[in-house]
Amino acid sequence: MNPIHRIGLAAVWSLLGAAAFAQTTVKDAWVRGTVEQQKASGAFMQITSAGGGKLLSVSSPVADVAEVHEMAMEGTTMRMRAVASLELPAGRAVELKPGGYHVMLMDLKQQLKAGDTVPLTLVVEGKDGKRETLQVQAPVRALGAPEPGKH
Ligand SMILES: [Cu+2]
Repeated sequence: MNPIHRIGLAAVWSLLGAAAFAQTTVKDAWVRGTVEQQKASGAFMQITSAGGGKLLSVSSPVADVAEVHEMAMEGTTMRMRAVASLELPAGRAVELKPGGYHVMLMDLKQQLKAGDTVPLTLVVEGKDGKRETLQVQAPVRALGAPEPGKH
């Protein structure tokens, strides 16, 4: 291998290294609006972890408690329950959506109105054990707003 070739490879490796550092991306985040006195709502988004990992926790200044929930059948009833973490397969988008995985915002401190923005902080642990903190700004959609991807 000649020296120039070697430098070229080094550059490629450092580029890959930089990409691997920006592990997790979040898109299409939104929060369901609430009516007055309502104490809970859901946040939804698409999370993709390049190298694979798991979502450990979510927090938001608008809620005292935030949990990752899944929907599961209990007998004949669909119920939701908290999961300790959410698996993020490498390179595959995991969708948090109504009727599926979601972030449950509980003990809301305020009404969430359409047009508001809710800050969310996600903690993701990569396969290498490194933790990453992501800040997401999720717009509030009106309660009766059509869900994305539905016609
Ligand atoms: Cu829930």
